[in-house]
Amino acid sequence: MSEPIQLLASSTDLSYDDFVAQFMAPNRPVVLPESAIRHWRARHEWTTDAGATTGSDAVVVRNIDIDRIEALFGQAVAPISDCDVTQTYGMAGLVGTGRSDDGQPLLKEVTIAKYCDYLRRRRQHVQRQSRSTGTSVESRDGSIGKPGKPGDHDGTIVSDPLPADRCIYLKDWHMTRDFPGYNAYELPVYFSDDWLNGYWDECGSLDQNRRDDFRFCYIGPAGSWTPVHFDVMSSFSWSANICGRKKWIFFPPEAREMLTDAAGELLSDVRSVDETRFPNFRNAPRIELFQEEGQLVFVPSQWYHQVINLTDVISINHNWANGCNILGMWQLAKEDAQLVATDLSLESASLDEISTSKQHGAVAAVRSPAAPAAMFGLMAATAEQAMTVQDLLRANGSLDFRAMHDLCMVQVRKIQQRSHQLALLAPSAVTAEVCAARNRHVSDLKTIRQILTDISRSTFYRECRDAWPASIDIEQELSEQETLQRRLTELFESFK
Ligand SMILES: O=C(O)CCC(=O)C(=O)O
Ligand SMILES: [Fe+2]
Repeated sequence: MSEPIQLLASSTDLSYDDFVAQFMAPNRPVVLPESAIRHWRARHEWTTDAGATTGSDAVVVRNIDIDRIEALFGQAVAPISDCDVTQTYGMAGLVGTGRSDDGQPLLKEVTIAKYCDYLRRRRQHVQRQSRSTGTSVESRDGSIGKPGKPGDHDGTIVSDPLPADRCIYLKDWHMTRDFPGYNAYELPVYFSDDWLNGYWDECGSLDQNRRDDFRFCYIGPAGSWTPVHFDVMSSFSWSANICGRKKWIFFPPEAREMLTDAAGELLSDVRSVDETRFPNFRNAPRIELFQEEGQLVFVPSQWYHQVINLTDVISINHNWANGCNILGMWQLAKEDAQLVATDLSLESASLDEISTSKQHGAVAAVRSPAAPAAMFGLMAATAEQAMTVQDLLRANGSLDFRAMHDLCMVQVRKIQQRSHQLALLAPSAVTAEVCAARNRHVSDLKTIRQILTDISRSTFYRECRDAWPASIDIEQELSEQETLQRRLTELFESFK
């Protein structure tokens, strides 16, 4: 696949519906230009003038303002991983593999202050090295940053301070959750219909202990990288470069078999592929993309990607879902439930053996090509087993069935509110956009009803229902949604 990824000329020219039709519904990547984030607070406050450009096609004009980041956020903590160590994903299946989140060992959490101290020393280290060898750590094509020789490190950095001679990536920092009043950026309108974070916001507003989200900040030196994966729970993601450049290598979902070895392990680094293990890798369709400073990448669901930071980079990214990919997420949740149930019958593992990292869900990434079709209604025989499967799904950062139900219901309530507002509109206010929004609500409702119907027929609903924190009655909810759908249709008729 050589078709390049489109860079939109403007971040606002396309209507929301056109963006959906051209990219989200067909599940195709796209890049928004720098103007999409030019006004963001983070773009100005977290960066300094780098005093140079590196060429007409590559605009690196800003650099990480390490002092500022430390002063603003020094006390917060975030996970780091060691990019000099490459591991591969574990076998397909969920239970007891003890795998790390995305193939690189997650070392531990550090304070932002400690990481800033590392970044300063890393810069000096890299400068010293390039003076002594006459080479630059950065190359234009991303051929930098290859991991160290296998076995040269055991992947468990515990030293304090963090060692400047190692390439350490700060990932999955919940910056927005940690600093909710700071408003570092604004959600681009195309990504604003976000069912996943909407659900977590609702959970957090009801219970402080359940404050969570899928909004992240990444900070990495040149050469840091993220191994091949697709995003957690089959979500979409978007990723914006506050400063610096990234190289992306994308593989469409159908390339999965070419990226997976006979044992179901996913390859990690496209720069060093063992062709005896991955004989078809060469033929895998792929698209390479250089994401320049300020640009924002839309990552479609289930597309595999590897990301290499070509310079020091700060990026913001969200995992998210809406009516376009929620069915895919539901399908994956069912398959994960099947995998867990199958694994449970093979081995008994405890919850703490399982990695709980979220951003790059190992579950999704390593699923075996031979994973059986979901028979989720049949497999969980007892209430206890059904509960265990649900607990394990949650512990792996997958959506358990109850969470999927709740997520859908948050959305139904939003559609309900919207339908009240629509009913109050004067005829002159009924624009084509309003009609498009109403169509989306109806189609979202249909999708949600399909998922809720599935859940209501599952063994899990039958077996776990009594143990779930608040009782639910899906049959009742479905009948209320039918009324809501009718109401939206009648409204639409009255607009004509
Ligand atoms: O920038 C990175 O290192 C990884 C980003 C990524 O995988 C994503 O946004 O989905
Ligand atoms: Fe990703």
